[in-house]
Amino acid sequence: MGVPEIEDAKLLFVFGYNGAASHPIVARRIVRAKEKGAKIICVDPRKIETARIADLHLQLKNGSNLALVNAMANVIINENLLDRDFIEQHSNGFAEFEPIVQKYTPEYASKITQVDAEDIRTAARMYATSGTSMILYGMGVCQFGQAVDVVKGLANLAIMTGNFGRPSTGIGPVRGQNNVQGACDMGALPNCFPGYQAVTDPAIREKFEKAWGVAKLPDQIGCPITHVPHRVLHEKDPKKQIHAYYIFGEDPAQSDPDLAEVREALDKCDFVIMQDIFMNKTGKHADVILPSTGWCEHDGVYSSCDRGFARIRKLIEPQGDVKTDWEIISLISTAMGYPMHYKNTEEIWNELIALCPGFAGATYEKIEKLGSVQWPCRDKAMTDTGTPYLHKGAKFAHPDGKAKFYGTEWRPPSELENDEFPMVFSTVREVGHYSVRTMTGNCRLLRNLEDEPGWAEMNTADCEALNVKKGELVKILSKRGYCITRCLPTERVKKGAVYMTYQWWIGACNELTNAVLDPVSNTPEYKYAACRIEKIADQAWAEKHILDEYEGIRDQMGIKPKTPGGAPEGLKKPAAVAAAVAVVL
Ligand SMILES: Nc1nc2c(c(=O)[nH]1)N[C@H]1C(S)=C(S)[C@@H](COP(=O)(O)OP(=O)(O)OC[C@H]3O[C@@H](n4cnc5c(=O)[nH]c(N)nc54)[C@H](O)[C@@H]3O)O[C@H]1N2
Ligand SMILES: Nc1nc2c(c(=O)[nH]1)N[C@H]1C(S)=C(S)[C@@H](COP(=O)(O)OP(=O)(O)OC[C@H]3O[C@@H](n4cnc5c(=O)[nH]c(N)nc54)[C@H](O)[C@@H]3O)O[C@H]1N2
Ligand SMILES: [Mo]
Repeated sequence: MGVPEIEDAKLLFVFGYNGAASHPIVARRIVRAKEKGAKIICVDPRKIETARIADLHLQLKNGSNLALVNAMANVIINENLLDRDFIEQHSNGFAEFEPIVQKYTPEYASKITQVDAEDIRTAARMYATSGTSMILYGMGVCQFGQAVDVVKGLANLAIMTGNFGRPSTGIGPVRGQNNVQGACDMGALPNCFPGYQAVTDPAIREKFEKAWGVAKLPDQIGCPITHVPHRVLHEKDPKKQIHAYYIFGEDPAQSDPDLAEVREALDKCDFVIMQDIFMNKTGKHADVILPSTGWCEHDGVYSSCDRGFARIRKLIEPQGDVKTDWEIISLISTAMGYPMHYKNTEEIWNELIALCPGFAGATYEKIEKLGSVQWPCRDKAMTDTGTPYLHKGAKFAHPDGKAKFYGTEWRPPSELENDEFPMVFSTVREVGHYSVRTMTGNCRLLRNLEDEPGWAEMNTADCEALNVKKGELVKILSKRGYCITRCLPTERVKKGAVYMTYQWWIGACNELTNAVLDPVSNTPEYKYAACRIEKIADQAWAEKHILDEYEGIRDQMGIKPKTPGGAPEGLKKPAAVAAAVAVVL
């Protein structure tokens, strides 16, 4: 699918995706679809903005996704809302899939999901009968130990109702960052070269060996980022141990789960390189820091979440001792004995498209002319303008051209609420700040909008039971660590769950998160751990403590100017708290 197609769906099934905070431009398309008459179903444990405009909000219990998805399949089968022709002509595996979901009656799933059985039936009917239903999913699906199974479960719904291979249908992973799709397209994955060409395929290796003039490229799959701490700290096999870590455009000391373990691993590494446009938390553990240019200081190509290649251009001259990322890589490579002498990004791009059949037609010239070219684009001729949506005419990627049903049982998350840690801890995003906050934390305007130590969203009843009020600093703990943040009572979240955003340096929620991974994607279970909230009796001490911490971190991050004699702007809120701080100081 392409992002613009969202507007023309008759039904949007928005699953674990909070566009209004995460991708406001995509969210506009959702609003426009609504204006054009689309029905909207929102599946989220919180009352997010999409829920407010939705025709149906399934406010499920955290971690129960697959039970809900299987129950929808169950209804579609038992109420005969299937597209039998599509199933017969374009898919395999329905006979094996059907018995697995028979157990997931709406009543059975209702106990797991806390969603009314009748609402599950309504959602299934709406999805199956609109004629043009599109699924949008986000991190509410991916950041679980059982994530890929849920994506496959959503695909089952699309296949069984024939919602594939036409505009405004299918399942859309509304991918996170502006260029996360691009990083994967370029081969920043452990198992493939650029263009999703497997490192384990001898013919593919030979092609790259020839092109790059090397005798032998490794045939082993590399290490996913989330396996690094284990391979540094606990790996016995010397061949698999990691001793050096080159970190580039990533801040694992802020964004990876279980930060205490990440820090231990970074410190145990013999050699850590950090290449970034700002100082970040990982930089504190680095032996070498390589400063690079930011997005408006260099040329390049981004891939958007809909596989669209778009060009970016240098707008301003970089200042100071910096180089572009590609120049740094070329220099290191040359110094290590493999000379790289690219003149510009177009030369690199041309090498890439020559080696990747799916990208072969996406020349700079064509991208320039069309604005965006969605791969696959195989032919350089201007008539090949790329592929707006995949599986046209219901042709799928399996060798026989058919889609495949995958039935799986729901599994609960790995760390459940217990006596010591009675609440669910889930981590999300907010609109004003970005990921590890190097970029937005260095922007005064955005700091004025929201600043350290962030907020913990909790149900008003839970706050009352704990006797904590809006703005009060609280300690929030899991088995692995704790952080201090402010309490934000709200009716938007259900009782028993706590939500934090993950960008705060002091309110660093990844001190608490659980490093358990989905076995296929290796994505951590950021959306489910067990936690406890503790009231802090001495608020004045706590306010002073976070101020001191913040000054220290800002020093380390090189954020200037230091605020002379007082709280950084954001910390001055709320007024009552500021008054308390003034007394202490
Ligand atoms: N302002 C801002 N924008 C960003 C980012 C940022 O940091 N700041 N980060 C970017 C990145 S890297 C990404 S990946 C995207 C991510 O964007 P989204 O996919 O929107 O990610 P989240 O907000 O983490 O999670 C989405 C929703 O999942 C819900 N959720 C939690 N648990 C469950 C569950 O068990 N089931 C279901 N169905 N839902 C659940 C949460 O309540 C939340 O509303 O945003 C990008 N955009
Ligand atoms: N608890 C919790 N943790 C999470 C998540 C969550 O939902 N909850 N979400 C996860 C997700 S989906 C993601 S994608 C990650 C994101 O986490 P990260 O990838 O670690 O965070 P970013 O802020 O995207 O950027 C990382 C670094 O790239 C630098 N950078 C920006 N532009 C450039 C450039 O052009 N060149 C170089 N060399 N560096 C640059 C930034 O300054 C920053 O230090 O966080 C993950 N962590
Ligand atoms: Mo992401």
